[in-house]
Amino acid sequence: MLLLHPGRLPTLAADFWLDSAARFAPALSIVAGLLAITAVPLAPALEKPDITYKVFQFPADQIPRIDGDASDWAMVPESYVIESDQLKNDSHPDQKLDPKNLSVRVKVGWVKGLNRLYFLYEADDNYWDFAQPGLHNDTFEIVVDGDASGGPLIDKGHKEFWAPDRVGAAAATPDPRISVDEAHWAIHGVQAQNYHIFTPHVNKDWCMAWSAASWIKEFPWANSAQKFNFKPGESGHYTLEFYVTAFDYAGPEGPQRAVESVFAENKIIGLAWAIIDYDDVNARGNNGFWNLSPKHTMYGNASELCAFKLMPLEPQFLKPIEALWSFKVVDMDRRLVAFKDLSVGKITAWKWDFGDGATSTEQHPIHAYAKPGSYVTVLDIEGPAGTSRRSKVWDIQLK
Ligand SMILES: [Ca+2]
Ligand SMILES: [Ca+2]
Ligand SMILES: [Ca+2]
Repeated sequence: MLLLHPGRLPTLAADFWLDSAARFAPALSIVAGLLAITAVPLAPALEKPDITYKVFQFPADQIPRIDGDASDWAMVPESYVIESDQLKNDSHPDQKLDPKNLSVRVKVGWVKGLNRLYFLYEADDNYWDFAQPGLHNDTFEIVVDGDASGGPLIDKGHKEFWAPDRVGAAAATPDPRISVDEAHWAIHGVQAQNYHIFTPHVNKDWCMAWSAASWIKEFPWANSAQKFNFKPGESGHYTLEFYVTAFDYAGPEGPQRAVESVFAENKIIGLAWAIIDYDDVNARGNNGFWNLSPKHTMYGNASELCAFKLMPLEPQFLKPIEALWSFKVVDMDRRLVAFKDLSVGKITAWKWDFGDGATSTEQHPIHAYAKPGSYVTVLDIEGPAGTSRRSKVWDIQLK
């Protein structure tokens, strides 16, 4: 996209943290100039339409332990690994990443039932820059949009995100009755979350949650552990293990009113990251902003993230045949219960024993119980791989 190609905004990337006031002036004038030539409507879609990155599903009994030891990630197949070749330098778009300067490998995982993203971040850098207490620190920046809703996650003080071509004319003018400070609490990081993770972090928190809701970086919503053996200014290998929770709403008041994103198999979420490589503690800016998204401004606009799919379990973690089921009381007055088969494997026959003397050979039966009570209900299945049974004791409770 010519209009807002990161290459048009080189000073924006380099100077952001150190001179935020100067940041927007050149960008706005460039954008305004291009707008005068061509007004291109931007589609609210994720970037890299031809690539869907994969999020590995850990079995519930093999959730990674957040201890900095990467061995519990060995089960993740290579097809899940996202390496340096997927990154582009926003500061110098034509530059190729020299592996002697920086090299990274990222694995992303999830666990069915938890609305968390687990990460293993492994990097080699020629100069680890982490002596300062502020933002001048080698950084792994991630942006998570757990429901892929897209849209700005940055407050209206960042006017480049609220330009008409980006969010529509109606949203372009912040309401003058609402202060920028007030809007910050309502917008920044609330519907998608940006974490600046300090790699490594020494004498500082593991990250800055760049959000009105800074509590999201605390346990149990997040957790991290790192392993390294180098001093500031040295080269070396770095390992970081962490998880974060995805939120559709994360407000400044704290977790009590927060709404987690709901993760499910095959769901697409929005996610991207950038490695901000500092290689000189005395330099004012960074010397590389290596971005997974082709759009520099993904840091504040969830519509510019990449698509990641929450994958099903890999076949080697599934039993060849296993009986599983759930139920719903459809109508308590009639004691009407709908049963849903969730079994794994190839199945040729189902037999349900509802616990009241009645049975069924349907896959997903509906049964009306005659009397109130608590029942032991059993599903038996069979297939080429054998048989399996699953009972539930007194889960079916009817009045
Ligand atoms: Ca571990
Ligand atoms: Ca470097
Ligand atoms: Ca560095």
